[in-house]
Amino acid sequence: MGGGQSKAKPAPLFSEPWRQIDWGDQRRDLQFVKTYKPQTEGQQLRILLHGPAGAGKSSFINSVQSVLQGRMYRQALVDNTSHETFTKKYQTFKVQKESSDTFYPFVFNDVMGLDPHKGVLVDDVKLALRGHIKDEYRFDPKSKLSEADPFYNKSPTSNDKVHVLVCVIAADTVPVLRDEIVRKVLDIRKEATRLGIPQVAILTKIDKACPEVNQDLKNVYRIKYMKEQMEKFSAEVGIPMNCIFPVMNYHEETNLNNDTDALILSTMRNIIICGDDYINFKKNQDDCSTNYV
Ligand SMILES: Nc1nc2c(ncn2[C@@H]2O[C@H](COP(=O)(O)OP(=O)(O)OP(=O)(O)O)[C@@H](O)[C@H]2O)c(=O)[nH]1
Ligand SMILES: [Mg+2]
Repeated sequence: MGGGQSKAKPAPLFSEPWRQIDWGDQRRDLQFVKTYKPQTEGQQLRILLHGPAGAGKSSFINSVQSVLQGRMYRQALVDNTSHETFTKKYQTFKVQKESSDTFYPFVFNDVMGLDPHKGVLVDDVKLALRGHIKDEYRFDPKSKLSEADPFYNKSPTSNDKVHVLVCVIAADTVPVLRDEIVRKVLDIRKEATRLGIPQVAILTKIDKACPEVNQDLKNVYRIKYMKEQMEKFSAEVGIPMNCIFPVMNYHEETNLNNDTDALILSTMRNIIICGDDYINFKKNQDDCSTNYV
């Protein structure tokens, strides 16, 4: 079974949750995400999701859209076969505001799965980080996007560049994460670090990894096994624990649920804070360098 836990024995619990979530009252996080505005007019916060095929990248985008729109949303196509990566094109997902024709100032991109041989090339993810890939580019697992290609963006603006890199991994695969995937994640992280881009991780499918979470999502920060999986993943790819967020994506439900929303919103709040800090840092850096010429 997922995570190799014994079905018979209940999972050991911490007496108190080790992280606080506003279960049942996520108005604070909802308000934050709904009212977020970058300091500079017209600036977009670009969030790039990467990770193995079937980890739940597209489902996370849909889940965030669902929570913000107050109804189930299925814009990013999701696949149930898990044989090979389903997302093949580079695409920007905007989130429309509920009551108008305007969009939230953050956008998502997800890339083809990271799988060896048939997944996205690390070099292409690096190009995406620097804003060089245009929308609708169809990834080729055999060759990197060339500068001569019409989908190569030669002069990316600040809005085209990525401001937060999110590694998406299914929690039930942490115990069996393949070395090739870990190496790819590390390689992409190295480039993001070189560019100063903040990085977080989302552990999806926590309902599959642990039956106690499936029974009650509020157990997520009380179950020792879940914390161990986060620590294991953190040690493997070097993302600190305070940048790792467990979520359950909407995957079989047809109605929204407060607890599912609470985890998704608190994760989004943290992603936005990381990206916004980076945008402001870059802007200050650019302002300083213009003042000195
Ligand atoms: N139980 C459960 N299933 C999930 C969760 N998130 C996603 N899924 C399911 O996992 C499968 C793959 O999800 P996708 O969102 O297509 O994964 P992806 O990372 O976009 O995959 P590729 O585009 O193929 O790289 C789908 O059947 C989803 O419904 C989750 O949190 N819990
Ligand atoms: Mg996908």
